[in-house]
Amino acid sequence: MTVKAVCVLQGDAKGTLFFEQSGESDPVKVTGEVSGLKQGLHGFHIHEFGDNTNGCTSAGPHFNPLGKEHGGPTDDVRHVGDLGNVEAGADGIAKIQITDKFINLHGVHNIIGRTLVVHADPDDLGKGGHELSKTTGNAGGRLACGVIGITKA
Ligand SMILES: [Cu+2]
Ligand SMILES: [Zn+2]
Repeated sequence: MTVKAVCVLQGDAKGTLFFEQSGESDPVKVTGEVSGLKQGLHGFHIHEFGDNTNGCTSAGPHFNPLGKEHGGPTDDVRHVGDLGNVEAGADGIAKIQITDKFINLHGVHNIIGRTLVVHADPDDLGKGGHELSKTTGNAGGRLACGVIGITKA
């Protein structure tokens, strides 16, 4: 069964992201655009909670149901929520086209009801040697976020 979801990012950057998955064992396609970014790379993650009561802070840590260390999207060892970076051009716009096998719109790794966060700084994908590399990728502040919700399939 195809499931579709959407996320509207709010904060110092703006954007809308679309999620689509055919069946539970298929990859999830993430598409969309984020604007209002500084040129360059910005950490892009699913955080654990769909709670924005105190802004993006309330979203908690990266979604990590398997208790792994932080990594990059192509690593075997990563948080389920680790989608790496998005890259903004000189116009401050990042166009997103990601296909990911870890996040899911079904089952126990379902990201629906959780928060997508775009960060101020690049995610070092766990390899930066900073004390935060293995937990957050040292991606800096939470620029914008939004809760992922079910939409019409
Ligand atoms: Cu994050
Ligand atoms: Zn992570």
